Amino acid sequence: MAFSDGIADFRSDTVTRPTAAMRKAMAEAEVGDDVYSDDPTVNLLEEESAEAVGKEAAVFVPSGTMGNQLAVMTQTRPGDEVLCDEGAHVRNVERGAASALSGVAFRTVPAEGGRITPGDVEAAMALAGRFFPAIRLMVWENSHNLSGGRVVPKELMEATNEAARRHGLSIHLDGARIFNAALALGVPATELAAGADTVQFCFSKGLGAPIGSVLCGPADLIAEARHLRKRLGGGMRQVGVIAAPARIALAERARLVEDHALARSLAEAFAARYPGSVDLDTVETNIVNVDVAKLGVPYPEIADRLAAAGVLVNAPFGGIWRLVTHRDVDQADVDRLLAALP
Ligand code: TLP
Repeated sequence: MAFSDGIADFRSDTVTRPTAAMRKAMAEAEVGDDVYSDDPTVNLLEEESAEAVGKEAAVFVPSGTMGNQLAVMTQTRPGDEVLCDEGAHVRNVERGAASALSGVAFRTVPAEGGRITPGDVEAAMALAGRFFPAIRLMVWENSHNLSGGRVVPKELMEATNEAARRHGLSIHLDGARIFNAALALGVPATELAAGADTVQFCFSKGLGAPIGSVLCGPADLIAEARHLRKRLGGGMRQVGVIAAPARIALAERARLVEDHALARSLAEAFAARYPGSVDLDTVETNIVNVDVAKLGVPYPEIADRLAAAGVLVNAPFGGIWRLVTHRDVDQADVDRLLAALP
């Protein structure tokens, strides 16, 4: 359902607002100073998070960006390269953090939908060495944001991980939306994360918590990440007040199925009304990429119509208009969005 102010917001699944149960848990959370590891609510959240993705330990961080960047910092050295797909969030949408903070560059492969193949790894590693920089880390993103929430099948991840391991690479999974991917693929998140050293996931996306992400991995690496988190100014104090809603979000993750169903309904409506605007085969999770040129109306007019109807969307990027479903929109909001279009 739209927010209480009547706005239906399809910009991202980051826009959800805490539920009544989350606000109550925030008010009642047991807290302590988390820099001393004294916050019982954070400690529980870290244990539950590590378990959810099958890793030994976890560190709570303010954002997915910090989780990804700690993964890069702990698994590279300045001058190294990180192998990822061209559209990866870690490379494109983190404000150049990896080069600024870790001194690394990216070796990218086209890999539509984030589907890096063993051949991509072999080709990249054939260059790395005497003259080219060393490639030290490979990063997956599953589900894959910029391609419209597409998922990378587990079998492909396994085959590519094997190639990466043969070349001695560490592996990080940007699982900002790993539970969406797991749901769409019908496999446990633990299996998607199994081949990676580290995995980052977000409580503040489809899971619906107001703040926070977590980096999970082996205990020694997470201890190092905790140390670096403090260096970055991410050592937080009585942060049980935000870990409490994150615990609820994690426990309620089965509800993501509703967001996927709503995205499909939205996608089908666009495909029927504006042929060619949405490729239904690529709608796998809670994101729908619309080819705005196929709507037959200039985007500024669309934006005006939606604004008048109380519907919030992001402007298209490279001709692609991303619409995202989440806990705070429903079928009535999708109907309102469609009714506002010409
Ligand atoms: N994604 C945001 C924007 O930055 C684009 C969104 O609205 O989808 N990895 C992936 C795959 C992400 O989609 C995001 C955020 C992050 C990392 C970073 O998380 P935050 O925003 O918490 O730093």
